[in-house]
Formats: sequence, structure tokens, C-alpha cells
Amino acid sequence: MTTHRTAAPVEPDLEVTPPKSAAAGLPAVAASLSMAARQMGVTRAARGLARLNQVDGFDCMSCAWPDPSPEHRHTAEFCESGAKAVAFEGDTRRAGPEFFAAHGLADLETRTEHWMGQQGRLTHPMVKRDGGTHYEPIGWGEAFALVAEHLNGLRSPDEAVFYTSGRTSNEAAFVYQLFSRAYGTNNLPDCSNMCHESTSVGLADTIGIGKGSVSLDDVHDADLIVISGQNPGTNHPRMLSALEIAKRNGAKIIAINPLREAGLLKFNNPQNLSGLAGRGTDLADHFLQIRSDGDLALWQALGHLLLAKEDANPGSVADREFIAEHTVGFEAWVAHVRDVDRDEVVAATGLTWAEIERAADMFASATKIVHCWAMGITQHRNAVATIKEFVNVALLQGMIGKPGAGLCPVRGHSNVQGDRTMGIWERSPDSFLDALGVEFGFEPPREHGLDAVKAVRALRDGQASVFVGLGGNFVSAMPDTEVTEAALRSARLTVQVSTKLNRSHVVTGATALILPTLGRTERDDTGGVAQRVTVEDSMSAVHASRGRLGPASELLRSEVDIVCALADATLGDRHGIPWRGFAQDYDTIRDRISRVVPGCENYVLKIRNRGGFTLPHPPRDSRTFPTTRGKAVFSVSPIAAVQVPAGRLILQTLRSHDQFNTTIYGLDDRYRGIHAGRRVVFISAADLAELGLDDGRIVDLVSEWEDGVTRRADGFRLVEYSTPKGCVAAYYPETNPLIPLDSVALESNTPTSKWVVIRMEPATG
Ligand SMILES: Nc1nc2c(c(=O)[nH]1)N[C@H]1C(S)=C(S)[C@@H](COP(=O)(O)OP(=O)(O)OC[C@H]3O[C@@H](n4cnc5c(=O)[nH]c(N)nc54)[C@H](O)[C@@H]3O)O[C@H]1N2
Ligand SMILES: Nc1nc2c(c(=O)[nH]1)N[C@H]1C(S)=C(S)[C@@H](COP(=O)(O)OP(=O)(O)OC[C@H]3O[C@@H](n4cnc5c(=O)[nH]c(N)nc54)[C@H](O)[C@@H]3O)O[C@H]1N2
Ligand SMILES: [Mo]
Repeated sequence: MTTHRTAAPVEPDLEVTPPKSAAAGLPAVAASLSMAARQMGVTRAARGLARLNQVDGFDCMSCAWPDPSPEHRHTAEFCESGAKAVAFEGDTRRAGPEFFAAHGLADLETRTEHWMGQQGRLTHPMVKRDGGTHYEPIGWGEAFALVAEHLNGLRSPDEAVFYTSGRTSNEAAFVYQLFSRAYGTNNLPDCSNMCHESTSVGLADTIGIGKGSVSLDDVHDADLIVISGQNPGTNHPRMLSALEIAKRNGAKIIAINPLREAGLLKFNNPQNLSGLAGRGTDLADHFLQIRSDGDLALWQALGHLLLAKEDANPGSVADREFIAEHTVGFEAWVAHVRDVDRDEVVAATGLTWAEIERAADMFASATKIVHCWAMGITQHRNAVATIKEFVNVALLQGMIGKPGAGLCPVRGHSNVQGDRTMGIWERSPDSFLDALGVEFGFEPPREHGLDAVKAVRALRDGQASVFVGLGGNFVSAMPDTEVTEAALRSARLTVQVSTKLNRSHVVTGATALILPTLGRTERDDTGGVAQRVTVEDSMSAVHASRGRLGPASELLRSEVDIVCALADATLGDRHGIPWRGFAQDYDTIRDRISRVVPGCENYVLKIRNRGGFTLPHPPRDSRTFPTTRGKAVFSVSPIAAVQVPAGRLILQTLRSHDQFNTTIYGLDDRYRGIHAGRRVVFISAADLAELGLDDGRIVDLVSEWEDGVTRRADGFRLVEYSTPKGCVAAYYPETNPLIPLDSVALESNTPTSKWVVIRMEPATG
């Protein structure tokens, strides 16, 4: 039996206070301004924040929540998280050649993500040569040639992996996927594979398009908003403003979550006086404190109860006309949910039947329902089935393609949805590849490429040997840290296009490159003209983004420029693609996008509109469902509750209030009452009693998996917290070593970051 173990840094100042029951308000304003001013200096911070999410400014990189229409924007259209993201990028410190001379890889390996993020912006292209102990400076030209030499030396293009994180602009994403396919591979994994892939799969199968069906106005106008598996107070704070408007318009909110997150309970809007004074808006009218992964059972029970109401009073709940005209599979679904076993539902959800009935009553009396969800749903083994169940209930009530109603998966990275639209997808459909081939005169590869999990396996097994990361922090974001790290170390070349130092620069292939890039806040004068880029938000709205701050170093190049230079060095004039021309004028890329990407016709002109344009979405626009059957599909899924062995707990891994994914801004989680530390496990009083453990005890976490490997993460402090019995929570990425690479969601292959079976042992350290 193998054991994987991670070291446990000590956190002597860790302090725990009671959790908060409201989000935002004055502390949020203070926190955002102080971090910005500290890292950027006061003037630069003021200039940066003033341009955030404004019509002629840059798009906030902290999440994909949409901006209000131009006439409804505040002068300060940002939140605490956005301000932190701007401050982190606007850092006045620099990690240049002297830094890397002073810190060899052996030293950097011992550092935390928090420390690495505090070393400042990357300024120079750097190389770690085969056998080298340090990164050293390298010229841009030599760096590009080095990548080209490796790529052109591979036996097959499929031995290269081109990863993308969701911050990349549409233009950079488009040329990147073009480069990968012109080179010869569909190996285009992205952060979506770890994030909303289950949504994309579940929605594409049932409504024919893997994107949400609402606009911001729909959220404002809904009379019931359901929020499943999401912590908006921390991860999408601007969503709270939309919820506040909806509440004022009379909406009710149901929140479904194992944790009573502050941002689901109450919002003190810092943009208005009553919010600042702490007299905020109550949010959830009904809170369902569900057990981990109980959602599939819950939604089948809701379907069951709604059908019973419909039987008792025909026409009161079901939208018969919609069902008849636009859907298939209704009868089979009805037969399935009629039989739902109450005891099974109660056991799987941990809720009382009365609580579920109350929720069903709220559904039955609502006429416009918006349903939002995020990682608490997508990162489970049964995620795709759960999302299909969301669709079933929405179809029953005809809640797709009508004002004030619809499905609202809330995306994470600010342009993760746009990247997918631009072809960052290991399984792009033939229609997209056909259009690409016609536009550029070559035959794109057709075989599906590697997703994120398969990419790690391919590297591990020696089937891939070059890894290029366009942003992100693949090593820390992926599960099974030890396996992922060994996989990356076995590569011949790893390349990271980045703004700041992270673990993926330290865990490298034999040769490694850091290619430093402009961030979204910075002026991009590539080709001697002021360039702008475009992005797409969670509601399919596309708009321009333009940075104004001076670049962190004169050596920085834009992502578009870097990708085009890599392609030019690797492919030269193979296929006659004008890489250099693309980098000189991004309008020439947009012109190509307009002919390849559906819905982007006249792209150059459309993005010049104030506020941009919205991509077509057939179910939303005309109740047309482009599935293989030509209609929306009801699906039947068995409730597959997993039995957890005695003494074991289900661990979910989530974000603190002071982090952006693997970027750790600070060591506090204000709303949950954690200060100066991150190695904590939230656990119920009932579990503490049953396990004979006390709040404050330090334990080691051990996960067990069918491969016989024991995975460990040591030294976590127990924190008694309101969470269902059997369900515990801890932060990512510290807990990623516990998640087996093969523990993935069915169909979407997304790592089950919210479902890890663990046991606890008294700390050994
Ligand atoms: N400030 C900040 N903003 C961010 C990010 C960030 O790290 N920091 N990350 C961005 C990215 S990439 C993403 S994807 C989003 C992530 O946004 P979220 O999805 O809000 O992020 P998580 O912290 O993973 O929170 C998951 C939530 O799901 C709940 N949950 C866990 N398991 C279950 C379950 O089985 N059922 C239900 N119903 N709920 C469950 C958890 O208690 C938690 O409240 O945020 C984006 N925005
Ligand atoms: N256990 C566990 N694991 C998870 C999750 C979880 O909930 N639990 N969530 C998953 C999710 S939802 C996601 S989306 C992934 C995130 O996976 P990634 O997107 O790969 O990771 P990030 O931490 O967002 O990447 C941060 C790095 O991006 C770089 N960067 C920042 N801005 C820019 C830019 O403008 N350009 C470029 N080129 N680089 C930039 C910086 O160097 C920074 O260090 O993690 C996943 N992993
Ligand atoms: Mo994400």
C-alpha cells in the first residue's frame, strides 16, 4: 500500500470567532480599499478601481457575474473581491531576475501559495534549463524558439497539452485554440473541466446548449430565486446587489447549502446608506441545510410533490402547453418520480419532509423562477444527473424562455464561458472544426483531445511530454497533488504564461519557461496601437475590456502576442496563417471570429457598441431546443446515494473569503470567523461528540480510495460549525492531496472536489 503525505505548516496565530450572519457592509469597503492601497499605492489604486467594470474600462477578473446595463452602473461597480483582484495584479513589488537568483527551486518548493503571491509581478521571461537549479533570464525570441524546438521534436502533436485558465480574453483564446489545432491536436483542457463542465454536459444534453438561459433582468424580475451550492457573498458579491433588487421587487429566495453562508442570509449593501448602517436586506426565506450531494434526491422529491399538487388541481403547477409543444420524455419522468421513496430522500438530504414540502409550496405558487448554482453542485459524482433534475423541474413548470425565469449556472473565472465559445474545448463539435478549417484552409484534427484529468494521466504515463499553461495554476488547482506534481515533473518542457508566481512555476518539467504577461488592468499597446480585448460573462453578454494602468514591466507582452509568437515560431507559414498580423491588430482576429464562431457575425462592429451584445441562446430567445431530438429532454436518473463507512466523513473543499482559487490573498475567512490561518476543518457538534473529539483539536486527514493508496493532509484544527452531521468542510488547495485523480463526476469527468471520503487521526506532527 502506498501512502501520499503532505507536510503541515504550523499556524500559531490562528484564531476562531463566531461566524457572521450578513455579508458586505462597511467592513467590505474597508477591506477592499486597504488591500488595494497597500499593494498598489493610493493613486494607482484609485485609478485602477475607477475603471473597473465601467463601459470604457476593463472587465473585472474576479468572477463572471454580469455587469448592469450601462445606464444602471454605479460609479463604483466593484466588490471587495474585485478590488482584491485588482490590487493583487496591481502589486508594485517585482519578482525579476534578482529574485530568481536569490531563490532557487529547492527554496521555492518549500514556500506556500500565499508567500509566492506576495513576491510581486513577474517581469522577465525566465528559463530553468535541464538540470538547472535556478530560473535565469532568457530573451523572448530564444524562449519562443525553445518551445518550437520541443513541439516540432515530438513524435505526435498529441504529446503536447495546451491548458487554459478562464481569465484569458476571447482574442487570446481564439488564436490559442487555432495554434493548437493548426499544430495538430485537440488537447485543449481548461479550468472548466474542474469547474462547470457538469453544467455544460447536463444542459447540452437536455436543452441543447451548455449555457444558462437568463439575463440580469430576469434575476431582478423573478418571484422565486433558488440558490444551490453557491457562496455568493464571497465568490460573486455583485450577485447580492441583484438579489437585493429582486427582493425589493417581492421575490422569495430558497438557499440550499450544507453551510449557512453569510451571503445567503443577509446583505448590507455598501453602495447605499442603510446597507452601510447594517440595516440590510434579508435574503433566504427558506434555508435547506442539505447533506453533501443530497441535491439529486431533493429535486426528485420536489418533482414528486409538484406532480401531486398538479394531480390534485390540474393546470395549477404544470405548464401543459409548454410540455406538449417543446419537450420529450415527460411520461417516463413522471413514472419515475411518482415512485420516489420518502425515506430514501430524507436519508440522502438530511432534511425533514416538511422542509421539502415547504419548498415545493414556494415553487407551486411562483410564476417566475430563476435557479442559480455553482460548485456545490458541479463537483460531485452525480453532478450531471443533478443538473438534469434541475432541468426536469424547470421544464415541468415551463420556466425556460420566459421573462423572469430560467436556469442560471453562475460561472467562476471571468471569461471561462467566452473561452469555450472561442473553441477552447477538447471536444469541440464538428460544426466548429468545419468552420475553422474552411476559414484557415487546413483540416483540423477530429479526434477528441485530453481534458484536465486525462492530461495528468497522459503526462504521468509518458504519453504527453510538453505542457503549456495559458494562465492558471494547474499543479495546485488539480486534485491528487502528489500524482499531479509527479506527472508535471516527468514532462520534458513546461511553459507557464503568467502574471504572478505560483506553484506551477516550481513543479516543472526538465526544462521550464515562465512567460510574463500583461494583466487585464494594464494598457496593451501591442503593435504600437491601443488594443482592447473582449470577454463573455455568465449570461452570454459579450463586451470589450481595455486596461489603462501602466504595465508592470516594459518586457511584458500581451497574451495574444505571446500565443501568436509561439505559433509563428512553431508553425512558420504552414497553412499561411498571418500570426504576426493578428498580434499587430486584434480587429483582424475578431474578423476571423466573426466567420468561425456562431453568433459572432459582425463581431468587430458589435463590440464597439456601448455595453456590447448578447450571444444567441435558442431556448432563451425562442424556446427552440437544439438537442438531437429537437426538443427539451426530461431525463430519468436513479437516486444513487453512496454509503459512507462508519467513522468516515464526507469532506467538501471550498474557498475562503481571502482567496481567488489557488491565489491566497490573506489568511482570514471573515464571514466564517477564521483569522490568521487556513488549516481548519469545519465539523458538526454531533460528529465531534460521536468521534470523541473536541473543538480546537489538531487532526490529520486521511482519504481512502479504491486504488488502495492512502492520501494524507496533516495538521488541521477542528472548528465546531453548523454543518450537517457526516459532512465536513476545509479549504482548497490545501486539501487537494486528498482527492483521488480518478474520483470524478460521471459523464463530465470533473474531479469530485466536494465529495471526498475521509477519516481523521490524531495529529502525528
Ligand atoms: N473571491 C473569489 N471569487 C471567486 C473565486 C474565488 O476563489 N474567490 N473563484 C471563482 C471560481 S473559478 C468559481 S468556480 C466560483 C466558485 O463559487 P462557489 O461555487 O460559490 O465556490 P465554493 O467556495 O467552492 O463554494 C461552494 C458552495 O457550495 C456548497 N456546497 C458544497 N457541497 C454541496 C452540496 O452537496 N450541495 C449543495 N447544495 N451545496 C453544497 C458549499 O457549502 C459552498 O457554499 O467563484 C469564482 N469567484
Ligand atoms: N479541491 C478543489 N480544487 C479545485 C476547486 C475546488 O473547489 N476544490 N475548484 C476548481 C475550479 S472551479 C477552478 S476554476 C480551478 C482554477 O484553476 P486555475 O484557473 O488554473 O487556477 P487559478 O488559481 O485561478 O490561477 C491563478 C494564476 O493565474 C495567473 N494569472 C492571473 N491573472 C492572469 C492573467 O491575466 N493572465 C495570465 N496568463 N495569467 C494570469 C497567475 O499567475 C495566478 O497565479 O481550480 C479547481 N480546483
Ligand atoms: Mo471555477
